Amino acid sequence: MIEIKENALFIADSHYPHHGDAFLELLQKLDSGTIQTRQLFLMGDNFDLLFGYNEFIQTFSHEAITLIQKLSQKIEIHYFEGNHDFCLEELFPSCHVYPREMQPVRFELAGKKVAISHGDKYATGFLYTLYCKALRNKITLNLLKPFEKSIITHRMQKLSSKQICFSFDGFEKRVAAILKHYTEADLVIEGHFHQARVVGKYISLPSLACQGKVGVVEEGTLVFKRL
Ligand SMILES: [Mn+2]
Repeated sequence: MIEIKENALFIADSHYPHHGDAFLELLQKLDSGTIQTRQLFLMGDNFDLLFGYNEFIQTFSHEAITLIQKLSQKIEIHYFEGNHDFCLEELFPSCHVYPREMQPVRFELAGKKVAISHGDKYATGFLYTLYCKALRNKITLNLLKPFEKSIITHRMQKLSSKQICFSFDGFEKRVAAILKHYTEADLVIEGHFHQARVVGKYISLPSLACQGKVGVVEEGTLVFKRL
């Protein structure tokens, strides 16, 4: 099992490039050494829309993609694919890339068993799972190729005006449903919900786009911080 290191950084739900430049700026600071870490967790949906087998979609986030590729040569990067960014294994060959079906992934933090995933795995429903499978399929993505520019342009326009920050009514209930799948874990760390809340052993990471914060491991504990 991989140990979560002191000073590890968790960046979730930046929804770049539509919801601010915070993600790109953070990557630049990591590259220049202004911010330092040995271990980076990219928790999914840091890109508002990015998937593999597609050149056109990469043009929207070229600089950030290049920086992640460069950083992954120097530091350990764990990339949890989200519902907005997936099929990324070939794009980020030096990152540990975890597709949805591989999540949650077990880690260890100060002797605790930690389960990490983007956060859209459980308590979502059958149709969502089916949709995710189809959309993450190399064949589907290739079939859509002739229409890709118009589909992607349209999708990007829609996403750029989408409201993504909100407080989740009855979040505790959703957390309870998710935690049924985690009887063995001491700690569950997820993004996806943009809540920046801790509910029992469940940590809902801040969204970099909404709260402007990331998770940092300090003295064996995950804290939310503005960097
Ligand atoms: Mn998500």
